[in-house]
Amino acid sequence: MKLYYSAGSPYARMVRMAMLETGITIPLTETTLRDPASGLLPINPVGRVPTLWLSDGVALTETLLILPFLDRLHAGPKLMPFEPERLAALGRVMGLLEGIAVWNRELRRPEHERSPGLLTLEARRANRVADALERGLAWFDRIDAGWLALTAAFGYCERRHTIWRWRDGRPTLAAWFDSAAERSCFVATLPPPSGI
Ligand SMILES: N[C@@H](CCC(=O)N[C@@H](CS)C(=O)NCC(=O)O)C(=O)O
Repeated sequence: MKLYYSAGSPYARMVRMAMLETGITIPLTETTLRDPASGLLPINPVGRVPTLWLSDGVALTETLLILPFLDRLHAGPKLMPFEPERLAALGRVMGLLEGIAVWNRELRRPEHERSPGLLTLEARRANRVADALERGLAWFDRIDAGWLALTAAFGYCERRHTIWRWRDGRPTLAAWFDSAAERSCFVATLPPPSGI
């Protein structure tokens, strides 16, 4: 087994934090992305991280497929929730993360190629979800997929998407994040700053 990851990826970070929390050890392989020469492409044509290589011909892609697979490998509390409210909370944060990734990708384009409409759409989406989180963090009270998604999403914003002032007007969310950020799995997986 092997986990392909990139240091800046919040999705791969969710899996890396999950491994640290559950005590599962899987060798890590750092890979390049959006690169025709990437060592990931021969095993996963999607070319995204995280990718969990299980054996020749079996490479799991998509974070929310890898986490339940990890749950088969440890005896502790499950990472994937089953209660509808927790699943809904997880889904909102995955939607937030996806929106931030689209917003961030747009900002990596030359300024004259950026779509103002798309930037506005994604900023509004992110603010809506963050406002909902400010009003209710009850479903993020234990280390599960929701917790991993929430810490990875705002951990990304802290270092790789600082253009979004997500803390402004959201003291409850900011305090929750600052406390979660002290956890050792979070500290051990900090992404490099990107300058955005
Ligand atoms: N839906 C996927 C998203 C994974 C994803 O977008 N990963 C990014 C890094 S954060 C990636 O590998 N990008 C490379 C590309 O888009 O080609 C998941 O949940 O795992």
